[in-house]
Amino acid sequence: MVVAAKKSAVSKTVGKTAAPKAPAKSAARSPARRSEKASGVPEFTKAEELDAYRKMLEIRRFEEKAGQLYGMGLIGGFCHLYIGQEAVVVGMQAALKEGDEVITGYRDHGHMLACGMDPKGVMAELTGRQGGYSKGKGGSMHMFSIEKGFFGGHGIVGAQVSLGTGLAFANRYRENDNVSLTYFGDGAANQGQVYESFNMAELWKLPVVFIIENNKYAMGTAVNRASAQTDFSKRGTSFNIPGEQVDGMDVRAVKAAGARAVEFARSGKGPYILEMLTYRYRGHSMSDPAKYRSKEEVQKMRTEHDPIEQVRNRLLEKKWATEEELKAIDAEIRDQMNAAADFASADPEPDVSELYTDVLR
Ligand SMILES: Cc1ncc(C[n+]2csc(CCOP(=O)(O)OP(=O)(O)O)c2C)c(N)n1
Ligand SMILES: [Mg+2]
Repeated sequence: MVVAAKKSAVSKTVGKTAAPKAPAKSAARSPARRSEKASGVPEFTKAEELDAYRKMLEIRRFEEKAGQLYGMGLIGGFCHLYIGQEAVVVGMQAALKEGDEVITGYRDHGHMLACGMDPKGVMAELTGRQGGYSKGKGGSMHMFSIEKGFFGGHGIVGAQVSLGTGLAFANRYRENDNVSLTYFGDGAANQGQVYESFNMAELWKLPVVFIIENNKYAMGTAVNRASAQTDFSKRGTSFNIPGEQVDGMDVRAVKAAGARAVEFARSGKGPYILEMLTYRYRGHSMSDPAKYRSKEEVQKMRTEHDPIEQVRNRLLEKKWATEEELKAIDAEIRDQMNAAADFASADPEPDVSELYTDVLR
């Protein structure tokens, strides 16, 4: 009964083509696109650098451990690692408040850890154990935590874009000030439903930030072989959605751009696009030997742009931390990820009685 009442209220809203409490025209910003990179990256304080260092390293060590468990045959199915892209989620998460929501595709372990989900629960899901976030029944691409504001984990390329726009619609409908961060890749950016979502998001001024993680490849296809327009920050132009390109390897640039975009969406001005220029070091998934690019290309990114090394170098240069202190942080994180792996290896598989729970039938 309640559901039916809500449903009809939603369709009434949609019928009027304006969401409740849509801001007046005067509140709208100039649609001019910020195509230039934000000039001058704001410096981080010592506390911010140390926090970013720890959070990015947590993701990297988690992913390295997941790669090992996969190699040992403890993780089955698909497993897409996020190594190289850590600055994106860590910088963006710093712009959020309690109640905001995150949704992404299948390369999702970093997003979950950034949202504050427990590495043990994520790792145990990868190994298909009962202590996993989906009781071991979802695996790498299907994990959720309403408590931490994480809405998955989606294997259908681009599907999360419509869902993330829906989360934003729900926030507008409920008249709260929460923002939906909707992440997707450069490959996903060519899917049709992305543009249907852009249209509705701008029409109803929905509080959503679209984050396009341009890591230069969609499976084995380089971005310029698949995309007519490779500047993804321009993809909202015909919908009047502003966008900007961000150095996604520099956590300071991500945090600053994230704060601007989230504030824009939260204040009722509508959606915003951030194209994160980033790079994945590993293959598309664990089964990809990545023969479509040279070792030199990967090595150049690692040595010249690594997001964690950048923070580490600044911490050392400014004498905000010693080599020993940074090693101690690393050792602590390695212990934490070893404990997660031990848990994920020892925890039992779900009971047979779970076969028919939490599934549509
Ligand atoms: C609708 C749909 N089409 C194709 C696929 C197969 N597929 C899985 S990942 C992928 C590439 C997506 O690349 P991108 O969006 O750049 O994300 P990345 O893997 O680089 O993070 C494709 C084509 C799929 N899962 N769903
Ligand atoms: Mg990609």
